[in-house]
Amino acid sequence: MKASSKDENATVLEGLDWQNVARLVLTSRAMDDLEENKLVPEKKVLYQFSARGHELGQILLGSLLTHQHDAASAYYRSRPLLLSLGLSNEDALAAPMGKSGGYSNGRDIGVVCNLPNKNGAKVLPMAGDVGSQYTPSIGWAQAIEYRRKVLKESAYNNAISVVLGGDGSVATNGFWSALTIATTQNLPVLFYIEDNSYGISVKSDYQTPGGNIANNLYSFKNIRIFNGDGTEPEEAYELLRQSVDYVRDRKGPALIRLTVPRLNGHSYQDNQSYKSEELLKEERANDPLKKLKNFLVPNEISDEDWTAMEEETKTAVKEASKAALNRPEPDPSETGKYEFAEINEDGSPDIQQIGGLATEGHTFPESSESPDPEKKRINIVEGIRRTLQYELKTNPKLLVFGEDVGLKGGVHAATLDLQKEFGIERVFDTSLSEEGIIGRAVGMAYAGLMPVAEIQFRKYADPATEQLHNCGTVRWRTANRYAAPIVVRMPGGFAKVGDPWHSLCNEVEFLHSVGWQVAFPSNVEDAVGLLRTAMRSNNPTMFFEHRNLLDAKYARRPYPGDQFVVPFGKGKKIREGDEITIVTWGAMTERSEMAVEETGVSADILDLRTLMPWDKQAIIESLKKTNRCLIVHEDTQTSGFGAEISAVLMSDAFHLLDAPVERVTMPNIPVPYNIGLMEAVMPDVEKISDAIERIIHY
Ligand SMILES: Cc1ncc(C[n+]2csc(CCOP(=O)(O)OP(=O)(O)O)c2C)c(N)n1
Repeated sequence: MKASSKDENATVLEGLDWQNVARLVLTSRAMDDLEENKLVPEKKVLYQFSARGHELGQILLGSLLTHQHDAASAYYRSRPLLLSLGLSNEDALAAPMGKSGGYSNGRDIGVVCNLPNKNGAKVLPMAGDVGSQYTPSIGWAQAIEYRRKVLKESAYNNAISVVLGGDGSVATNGFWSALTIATTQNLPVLFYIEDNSYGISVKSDYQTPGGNIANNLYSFKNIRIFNGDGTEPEEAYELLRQSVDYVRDRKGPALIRLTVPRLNGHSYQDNQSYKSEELLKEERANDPLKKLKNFLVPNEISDEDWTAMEEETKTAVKEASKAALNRPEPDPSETGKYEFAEINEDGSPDIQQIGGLATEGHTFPESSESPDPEKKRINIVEGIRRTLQYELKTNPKLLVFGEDVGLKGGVHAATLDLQKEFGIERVFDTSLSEEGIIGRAVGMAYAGLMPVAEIQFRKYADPATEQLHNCGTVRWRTANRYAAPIVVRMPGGFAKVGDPWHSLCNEVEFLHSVGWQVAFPSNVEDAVGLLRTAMRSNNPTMFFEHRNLLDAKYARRPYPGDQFVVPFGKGKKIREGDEITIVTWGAMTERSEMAVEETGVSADILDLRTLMPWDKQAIIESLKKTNRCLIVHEDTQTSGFGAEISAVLMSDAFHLLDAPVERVTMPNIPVPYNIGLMEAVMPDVEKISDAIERIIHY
């Protein structure tokens, strides 16, 4: 829109405090100015991503996020949005300086933001990975609908989820996964694409055919597309208002693409050598700040008032910057805090501000560490199903989902008939996108639910790696402002036949990834108790269901009762002896027991049951008696978890050892398909027995 008369502007000027919009755009611009011209050259800020050119659209969008349960999932160029949602100037400037307080207490780069904002629209924790912002936003949208429709919480009526991304981000898996879920499930989500024509230096026609995501999606079913110029105040506001209303009124998901110039390099270091002088000039002419001024001055704001506002915002930003520089450095002695949920000095839980059941004071039915066994022995599949069933029954905020989990009851039948009993809103199928399953779970956890996601086989968690890592680190990254306690159930390990896809264990990957509890039960009693603990935990849990144990005779035990829980970090001695300590878990417990019988040695066999945390103390106690240790695991050897246990024993229990710690594991290869090949490489009774003999006779 060109500068127009007051009358022509009447509609768009109504209902929006344009003076405030101008103040925020000027504030964001003054911040970028100060950082680019002073704070970065002086090395007070080490990472700078300019929002110059992107401010107007984001601030207009922020002005429309008026609902308490709205949430925006955003990315590194989104500071103007946060300013419009109430971020203080000082916090905005202190974070890039790595100072204490703010989004992360100096832990994360200052452009990776979040805003818990209890009583207003929230900004979900960002991540450095482009595209990872999309699926958590979908989880938030689905959780809004669940809380409103199923839990009948009217406070969620009309709330929406918004996700911001650049034109490069629309090439990511996360974008397409989110789009699929939003359009097939008709979720209240608005995709806000800021198209500045470039990723870093790669143009948008490499990111999307024809270079225009809006044009491509016009033919996409079930999503309304808005497309326009993000530098024109009237046009941008009108389109944003329409798109937000469209989603708020539950007409379906929407995508808005606004073109914007990126007036600086991608980051401070980027000199834009790939842009021509002509293009740079054209972009400068398209500066939304200039257009905003033309739009408002002199009819809405006098020239003098505009100049005064420019000066005021500059001064305010300078003062905030001084205050930010004077903030104390974060305390290095606290850096280790918040890998997991912490306990305060007075013994109370140190609960995050947003995410999980704990923030809303959820209470669970009574639990007991003593089993109350029924008569009949059941298999692991039935034990899992009954545990899910009881928790679904007693916790309306718990949802169970994954590929084929609904009508079919899961490919392993662990969720059989649960959809029939609890309905499609609580037990449901998902699209074939593991990133979608986990990212959505994370968003749901942010919105106060307990998602229990199934990954069909361990290997197929690979596409979800990014979301899994980010879920694990979010408590630490945000210094306990956000957490995403979820449960991920996944079958893995060998079965009657093996192969490289369905038999992978590789549990060590999750032990190395920060913030995850890892449970790996060897029998149904422990499976029930550990799964219940996981579903009531304030930390995310990876829950392994070993394929060969799902229906194995060895793993069958009586159902231990609806109250039964197994605390994490407590191993179980499944055999008592004094010549050797065997440390193992999962399907290797049975083989270890058989080897002990075959060799006739007197052994302590310790089933760790959880690997994070793991029961170091129980191993050391046992070593005081046996002075010899064998570790047996199915995962491959190099950097397997046995290496970690062994290293810890070297430093903490060296004085107790009369023989080297040995490991029996898979070699460093995938599980073969041919049964003979599989048996040849799998740890078996013979290999374990040989190792026992070697250690005993050392
Ligand atoms: C998964 C991933 N791959 C690569 C990068 C490196 N990277 C950071 S920003 C960026 C370009 C993103 O462009 P776009 O989504 O258009 O956003 P813009 O920076 O233009 O606002 C790239 C390649 C990253 N952070 N994450």
